[in-house]
Amino acid sequence: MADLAAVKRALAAQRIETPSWAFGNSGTRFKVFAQAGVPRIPEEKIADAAAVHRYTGVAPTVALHIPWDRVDDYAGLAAYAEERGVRLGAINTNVFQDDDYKLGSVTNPDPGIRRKATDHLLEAIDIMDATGSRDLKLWFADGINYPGQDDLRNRQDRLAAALRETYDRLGDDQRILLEYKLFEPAFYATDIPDWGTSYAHCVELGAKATVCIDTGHHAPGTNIEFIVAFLLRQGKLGAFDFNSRFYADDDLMAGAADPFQLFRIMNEIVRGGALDPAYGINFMLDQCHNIEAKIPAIIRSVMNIQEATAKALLVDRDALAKAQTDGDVLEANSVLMDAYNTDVRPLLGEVRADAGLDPDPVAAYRASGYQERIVRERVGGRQAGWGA
Ligand code: RM4
Ligand code: MN
Repeated sequence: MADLAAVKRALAAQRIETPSWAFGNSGTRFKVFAQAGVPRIPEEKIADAAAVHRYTGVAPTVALHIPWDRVDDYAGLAAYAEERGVRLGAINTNVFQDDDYKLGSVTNPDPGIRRKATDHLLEAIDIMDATGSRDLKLWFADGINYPGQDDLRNRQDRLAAALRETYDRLGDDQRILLEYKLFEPAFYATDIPDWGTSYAHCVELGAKATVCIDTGHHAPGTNIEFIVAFLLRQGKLGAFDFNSRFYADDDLMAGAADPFQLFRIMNEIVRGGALDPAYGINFMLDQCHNIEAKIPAIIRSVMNIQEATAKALLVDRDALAKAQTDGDVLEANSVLMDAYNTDVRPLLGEVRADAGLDPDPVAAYRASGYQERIVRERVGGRQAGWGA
């Protein structure tokens, strides 16, 4: 039996980072449905992230995306966040929304464009110095559409050179989180398509480079928990971008499409002793809320991760190890499923009550009047959105 007091302590200590861009407007390439009250400036995104933290108690950091969250005074922005009760988290770079990047950013055949892209990555580290952020999260849209369009190996060399220059600029306590994505926006070959490519570059770079797993970036049917187990074993798992996908990079609420997959991932995290914030994994959300209200959707996503984590913590590890050693396939599977099938909502309600929070964060948010207030107050100005 899992020790309930220890389970509660682990749940209270869990940390999940929210993404600034999830608070802004987003949509598909067909239509962005604007929502009332959506932030117009980075400060308003941070205020919304602080609201998520107020009702969940486990989301004290918010990731920024540059240039979407560009400000003149990053130290001032960090101070603003602290006043609201949150801190600035990972800095995300953007080398995919400039005409120059049509043929790639750090892998572009043009050295001038590679310089421009690498300079943006270096600028992000300057921003981290000002915000006190530990993590530089890199995702590249680089790839090619047609066989023969560019040399696959040369592109890897260019990527490695840009990563090396960026890595060498990191401070002692700063890290690179290198993301991968199988598909999109390139149609034929992506320059970092999978965890193996990211892992190999991270190994080459050194101890301060680790892999970021975005749960939406795999082929259908990929066993993500295997990747988690493998990278943990190698000491190379640095972060998650949690979201749900039904068929592509949907960026839907974490735990919405496949809560069992989320449980299996968190089970490997618990098994690997990697849940404790001291281990250093940044558990982030990377989502878009196109048709649902954004703040409660992010609260719900945080709660979904908490529920998967609680179930993972409830796995009877001794019983599981015995069944596995005995070769008792049915028993081993049923030990795992017993934990998964436990209704952990009352337990999480207790954890929240112990922390002085409402056991139902979505209801508490809805009753708070915050949504009505931002709808009233955020009029005029340009709404921030994905890509804005
Ligand atoms: C990318 C990738 C990155 C995120 C951007 C907004 O697809 O997942 O993590 O920063 O989207
Ligand atoms: Mn991502």
